[in-house]
Amino acid sequence: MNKKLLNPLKGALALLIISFNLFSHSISASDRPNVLMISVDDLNDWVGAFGGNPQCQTPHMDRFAEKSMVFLNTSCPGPVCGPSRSALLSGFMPATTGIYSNSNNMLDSPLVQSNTTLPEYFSKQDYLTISRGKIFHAHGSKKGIDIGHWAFDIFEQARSKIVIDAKQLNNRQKGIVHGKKLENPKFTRQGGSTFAFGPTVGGMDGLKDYETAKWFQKKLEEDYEKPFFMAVGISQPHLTWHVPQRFFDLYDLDTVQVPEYDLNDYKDILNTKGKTVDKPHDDFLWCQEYGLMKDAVRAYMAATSYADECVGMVLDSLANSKYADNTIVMIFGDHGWHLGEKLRFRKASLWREATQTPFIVHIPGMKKKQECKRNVNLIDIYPTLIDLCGLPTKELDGKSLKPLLENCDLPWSPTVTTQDKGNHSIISEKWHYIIRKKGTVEELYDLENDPMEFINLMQSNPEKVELAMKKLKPFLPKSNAEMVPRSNHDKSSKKLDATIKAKRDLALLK
Ligand SMILES: [Ca+2]
Repeated sequence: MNKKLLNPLKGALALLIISFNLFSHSISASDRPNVLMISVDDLNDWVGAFGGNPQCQTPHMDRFAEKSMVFLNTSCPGPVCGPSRSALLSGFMPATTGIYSNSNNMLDSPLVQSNTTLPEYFSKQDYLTISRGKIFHAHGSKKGIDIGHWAFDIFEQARSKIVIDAKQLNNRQKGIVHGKKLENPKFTRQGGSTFAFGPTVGGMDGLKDYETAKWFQKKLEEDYEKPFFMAVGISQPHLTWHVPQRFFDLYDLDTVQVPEYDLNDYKDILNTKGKTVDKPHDDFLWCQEYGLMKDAVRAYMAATSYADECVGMVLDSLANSKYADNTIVMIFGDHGWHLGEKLRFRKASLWREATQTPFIVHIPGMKKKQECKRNVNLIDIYPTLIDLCGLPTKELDGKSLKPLLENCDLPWSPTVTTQDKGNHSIISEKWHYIIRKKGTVEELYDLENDPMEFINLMQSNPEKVELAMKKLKPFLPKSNAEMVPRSNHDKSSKKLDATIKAKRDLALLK
């Protein structure tokens, strides 16, 4: 995490304010702007505009940022795909719904059952909603899979056909390093998605995100009788990182820099009995054992550059379409990603690397880049889009970011990320407080002086703790919903569950 680029951009631009005023009164149905939201799975702050890794190349998103507001401090509602996306799309936080885990289907929450999700709301407000790729988190059932297909007027399932270059494959669970199956491999235990990476054979044809980008290129050439709400789901850089060789070739392995980590990082993260509670992650230990840290970092950057190119295809198509000047665009990750920081890979932590994610917003009329340092949250997307499109307000957990889009220096509150019941991160521009393990572990980091979160102040600096907690504690969730029952997580079925849509329509009519 490079903090050098996080300097405030002072002053709001008068021209922009004039153009925003277009949206400050109620908007007649025929003038409503289109919406294009692009979700990029497991994207961390290595996107150029966020400065997390100066080596990572994302020219398309960076170019887009030049005429957008870049939210430098955006938290996810939950630090894994399912809870984060469920919150963003339902408008309710994990602590409100009890959707804490990837095996919780949001449709099992009574609150979600009786409220429209973001795309359903836009559909009811006479938008044409169109989607392909991963927007909702997938869940399996006997009737087929639920991938949120029921939430859109037009939906196409995205599938992938890839051929992996076996000679260059690395796969922890299978014990394969540089294409060779090891005799007594270490760290082959399962644990989340397969930790594997290496180039594919061939070009872009058949790759999921590339095909999704091409699909949206065609959709942006079509004529529509009403405004559209398009949701583009890009699946990289989610594991596994298999993208064409040319994206790996963007990065010279010898000069790849690995993020800073401290092998004693956990020594000051103790529970109430004074014991260490964290262990280095298997992926991290495997990379250390076989000298693969640089390879893994390069693979994540390759996958990110590939995702960026696919995002760029959609953005270029929009720019060349008749919708260019009347479309709100939002690009966001669903949570962050560790690559060695705090001795781990992946998401699923409450540390900053996992809770913070890129978020870029373009409103028609924006011509220059603005950087907003306020602590916003993906939960704010739903109310913000309602506000910007002039639609009837709805009671939701987030708050509209329209005031910040008009003046990025406005005072704003800290925000929350929740991982499992009762475990929270509360972050301000200065402080980061974490409470987990039934309240037995607390951490406080001074982000201004310690952005990598090496020094837990909780035991060592009572003065700073008192100061920070006065500001942060009021934002702890007031109630912590019980987790909804776990659903079938088997996503092997290719068939979509056709019964959900009818059930959903019925429930929402009530
Ligand atoms: Ca994700």
